[in-house]
Amino acid sequence: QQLEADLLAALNRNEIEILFQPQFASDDGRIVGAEALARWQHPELGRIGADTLFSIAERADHVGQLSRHIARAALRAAASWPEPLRLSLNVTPVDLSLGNFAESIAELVEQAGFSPSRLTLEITEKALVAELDRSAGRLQKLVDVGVRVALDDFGAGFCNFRYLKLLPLHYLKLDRSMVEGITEDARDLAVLRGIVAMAHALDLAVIAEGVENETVRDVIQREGCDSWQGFLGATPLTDGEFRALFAASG
Ligand code: G
Ligand code: G
Ligand code: MN
Ligand code: NA
Repeated sequence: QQLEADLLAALNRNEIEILFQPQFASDDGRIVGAEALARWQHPELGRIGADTLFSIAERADHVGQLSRHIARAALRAAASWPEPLRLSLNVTPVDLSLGNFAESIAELVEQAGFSPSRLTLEITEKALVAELDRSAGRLQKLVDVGVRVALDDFGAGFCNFRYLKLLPLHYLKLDRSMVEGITEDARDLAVLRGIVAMAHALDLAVIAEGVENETVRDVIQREGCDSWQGFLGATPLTDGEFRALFAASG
């Protein structure tokens, strides 16, 4: 298809736009970092979201190139953010299965002049559970580079808890389907409460995503989630907008 052929040219023409969605600390509401979210601003078709973008890349066998392009651009932006701010990058199963992925991350971080300790890689459970033994080794290599690892979209998939103790993880990122109901359904709240307790007992920090209103944010806070992300705080922003928001938040 034409789109697949267009993709490499799009990388060179800078049509891949990277937005940054802020993440907030639960205790005092300060901005602690941002997740990079990519989209394709196609000259004729307009905005193509990340899911479609990555399926096009997969068909064209260019996932590795696309991911490196996004990582390079996001790290370049984040390298000029104030010190405490962290960057989160999404990682696909294809990225993770590349033999040299950890080395490639180490190299990109070094080239950008960004500290690996300020980088989090978000990996969905789907990418990990298929080959649990291999995944543990692959994640350990990343941890050895100095980055942190988040289990993304937790609650949207299998939710087999055993792998939580088998994998070297730092964060559990709760899918918005686990978050949105907590103010209306006592059973949703019970599930959240149990998962937060389990995560903390395993030394995982909890990030709640999809926080869209203050009532949910208050419950997230009260239940001990460490940080949150969602339209209540900010939509995905350009680098300039993100830095302005951080500066204004004092
Ligand atoms: O922002 P958007 O609605 O397009 O995101 C849709 C999905 O695509 C989300 O699950 C998000 O994690 C994923 N995504 C967004 N940006 C990236 C990226 O740069 N790399 C990868 N691998 N996934 C991304
Ligand atoms: O899978 P991942 O967590 O990376 O997906 C991030 C996606 O979720 C992005 O497309 C982002 O725009 C979207 N998103 C972020 N915050 C909210 C929110 O508060 N509500 C909803 N519905 N979507 C959100
Ligand atoms: Mn994510
Ligand atoms: Na998610």
